[in-house]
Amino acid sequence: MTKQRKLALCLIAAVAVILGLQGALWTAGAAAPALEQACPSGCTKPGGTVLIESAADVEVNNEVMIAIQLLSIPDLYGVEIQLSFDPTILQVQDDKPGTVGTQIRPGEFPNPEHGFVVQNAADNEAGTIAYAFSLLSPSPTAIGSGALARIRFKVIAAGSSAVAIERVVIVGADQCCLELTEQDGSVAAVMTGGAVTGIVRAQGRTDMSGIVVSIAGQQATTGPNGAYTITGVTPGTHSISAVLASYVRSDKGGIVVNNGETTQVPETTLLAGDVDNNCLINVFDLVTLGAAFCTSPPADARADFNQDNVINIFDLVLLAGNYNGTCPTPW
Ligand SMILES: [Ca+2]
Ligand SMILES: [Ca+2]
Repeated sequence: MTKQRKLALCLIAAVAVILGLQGALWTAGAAAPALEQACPSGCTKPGGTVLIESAADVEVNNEVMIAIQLLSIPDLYGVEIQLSFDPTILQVQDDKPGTVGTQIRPGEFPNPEHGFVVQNAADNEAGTIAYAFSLLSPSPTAIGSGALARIRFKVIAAGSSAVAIERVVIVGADQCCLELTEQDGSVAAVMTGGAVTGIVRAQGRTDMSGIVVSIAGQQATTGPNGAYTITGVTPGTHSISAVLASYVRSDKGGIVVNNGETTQVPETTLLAGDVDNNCLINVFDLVTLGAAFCTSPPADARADFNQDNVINIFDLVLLAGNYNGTCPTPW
């Protein structure tokens, strides 16, 4: 057996013993062991910082990458870290789909080619991540700063989740454990909803202002060209509705809204003629228009569909063309 291979096996055994001891303590629900207890050599020395990155304002359904940063590390031969997160808000996305279980992505420090990943397991039900890495002889010990690993989270609900260090041990080439400064991370997830946008026109008019378009409890009013945008819409599949006095309401179902995205809704034109807004264009609407026929300003503004300040043949033609119409009309 070569010296190098002996060393490697020895290291694996040592790491296995460390992991086994600490794992037993951990699963027994005991408090995280003090560094002195966790370090088999009983030797500790000043170390650097372990920092979990944070992210704010991440939209629900989006992904975010968080690094485990090791800073100003004086001597690293092996490292083991356990993190916790809120699985109702975050889910680790698998970095190795071809491998059983869920893995995170090895970083650059230490160079992963100079050693081996002893443990790499994320649990999306328990909300835990366990990662351990050791250098292998003849690699020199790692000194410096960099990302140990990166975690790609998908945000599944609004709220804030800590990405907390439950335990971290860094062992130097001399078997001494580093006295580390630890800084937890967090992910703040927001749900701003989606937006819908489009154009609704009113038959016979040049100014399309004032059409009320609503979806999922949110609404907006069209501008002069009929354009509208509704924001803050709860993600999901909804029905959209456009309403204007003296016009027949129009509805459209199946509008899919995604968080953080804008859905383009097809254009539509509302039909004129429902003077009394009872969802039916019939003789009562016609009579109202007739009674105000040829008045300017209109004796009944409701019947001046095209808003040209006179009730005349143009309004009558609109009503007659839509006679017997009911709402909602197809979008
Ligand atoms: Ca009517
Ligand atoms: Ca008119």
